[in-house]
Amino acid sequence: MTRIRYIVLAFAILISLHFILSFSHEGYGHATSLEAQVGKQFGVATTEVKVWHEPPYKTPVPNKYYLQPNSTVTRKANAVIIILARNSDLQGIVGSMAEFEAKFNGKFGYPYVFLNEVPFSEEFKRAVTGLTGNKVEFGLIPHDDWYQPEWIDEQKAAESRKKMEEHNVVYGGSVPYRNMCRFNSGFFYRHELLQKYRYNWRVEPDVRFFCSLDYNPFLFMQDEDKKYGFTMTRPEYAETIRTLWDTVKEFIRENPRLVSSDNAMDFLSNDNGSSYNTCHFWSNFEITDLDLWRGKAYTKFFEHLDSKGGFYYERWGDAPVHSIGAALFARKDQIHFFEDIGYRHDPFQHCPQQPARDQGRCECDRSNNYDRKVWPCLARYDRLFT
Ligand SMILES: Nc1nc2c(ncn2[C@@H]2O[C@H](COP(=O)(O)OP(=O)(O)OP(=O)(O)O)[C@@H](O)[C@H]2O)c(=O)[nH]1
Ligand SMILES: [Mg+2]
Repeated sequence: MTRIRYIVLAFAILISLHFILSFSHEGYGHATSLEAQVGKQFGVATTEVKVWHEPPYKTPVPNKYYLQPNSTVTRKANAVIIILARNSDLQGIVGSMAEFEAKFNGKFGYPYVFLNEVPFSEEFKRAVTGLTGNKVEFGLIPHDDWYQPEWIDEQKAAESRKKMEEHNVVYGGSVPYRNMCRFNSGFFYRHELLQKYRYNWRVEPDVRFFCSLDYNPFLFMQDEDKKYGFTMTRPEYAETIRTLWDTVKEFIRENPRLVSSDNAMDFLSNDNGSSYNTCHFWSNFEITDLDLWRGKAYTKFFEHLDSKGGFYYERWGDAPVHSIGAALFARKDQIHFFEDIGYRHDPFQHCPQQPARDQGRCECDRSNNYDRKVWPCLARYDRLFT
C-alpha cells in the first residue's frame, strides 16, 4: 500500500469511529455536535437536552431524597415556606399549617415567611409561631409593591370591575384581589426577607395536604434541576385575561432569544402559539426555584405585562402569568408535576393516582380527583413528553 492509501484508511477508520461513538454514546454525540460547535463559537448556551419518552413524574422519586429510617435530616435545600395572608385569614392558616407540619414540615424543618400589606397582629403572630418549632418571620409588603399604581387610569379600571361584577366573574369587582394577583406575579420574590432563599413552597389558608410526604421536594427540585412544581392544572376564566395572550405574543416577538428553546408552549397553546388555551398551573400550590422569577427573562416579561395595566384593566391572575412564564422561560422538563402530593384548595382536589411508594398514606379518595376527569390541561402537559 502506498503512503497515501494508509492515510485514507486511517481517516476512514477515524470517521467510522466518530459515527459509532456519536450514536452509541450520548455525551460524545452532544459534545461534538454541530449545535455544540456553533454554541462554542458564538457564545450561545447549548445545554444537553434529554429526550423524554414519558412525563418525568412517571419515574419514581429516587431513594436518596427519602428520609432514611432512624436518621435525622442532615442535608437541606435553601428553601422557605411562603404564606401571604390577612390577619382575618388566621383560622384558615391554622388549619393549613397544622396539616402541613404534620404531613411534611415537622420532619424536614423549613422556616416560614408570612407577608402582609399591613402589620400582622400579635394574636396572628402568636398563633402561627405556636404551630411550629421552626423559624417564623413576618414581613410588611412595601406600599408600591402592593397598591394600584398612580399611572393606572382608575376610571377605566372601575368600568372594567363593574362589567365583570355584572357578569358574575369571581372577584371581578375586587381591587384587593387584583393587588394580590399583581404582587404574587411580580413582587413577592423581591421581598427583603426572601432574598436569602432560593426555593419556596407557597401555602394558602384553608387548603389540605392529604399525604404524608417522606421525601424532600426541595432537594429533588435542586438536584434534578427543576424550576416549577405544581399539583393541579386547569383552564382560566377567559373574561379575566382578554388581552393577556396578545401581550405575551408581543413580548415573544420583541424578545425571541429570551424564550427557552425547549419550552412548554404546547401546554399553553393548541395551535403553536397563535392562541392561548387558558391552561395554567393552579398557583395556590407552588414549589418553585425563586431564581426563575428573579432571572432576566421573567423580570422583563413581568415589566412588559405590568406596563399594559392588565392586572387592573382586566383581572390577570398570578396563575396564568406564572404558568406562561415557567412554560416559556424554563425547559419543559423543569416543570414538575408533583403527582404524589395530595392537595385540596376548594372546590377542587388532586388525589394521587400513580402507584406510589407512599400509597395508602393519603387521606383522600382516589376517585375524587378533578384534574383528569374534567379538564384537558394535564393531558396537554403529559403530551409534551411523548
Ligand atoms: N395580605 C393579604 N393577603 C391576601 C389578600 N387577598 C388575598 N390574600 C392572600 O392571597 C392568597 C390568595 O388569596 P385567596 O383569597 O385565597 O384567592 P383564591 O385562592 O384565588 O380564591 P379563594 O381561595 O377561592 O378565595 C391567600 O394566601 C390569601 O390569604 C389581601 O388583601 N391581603
Ligand atoms: Mg385561595
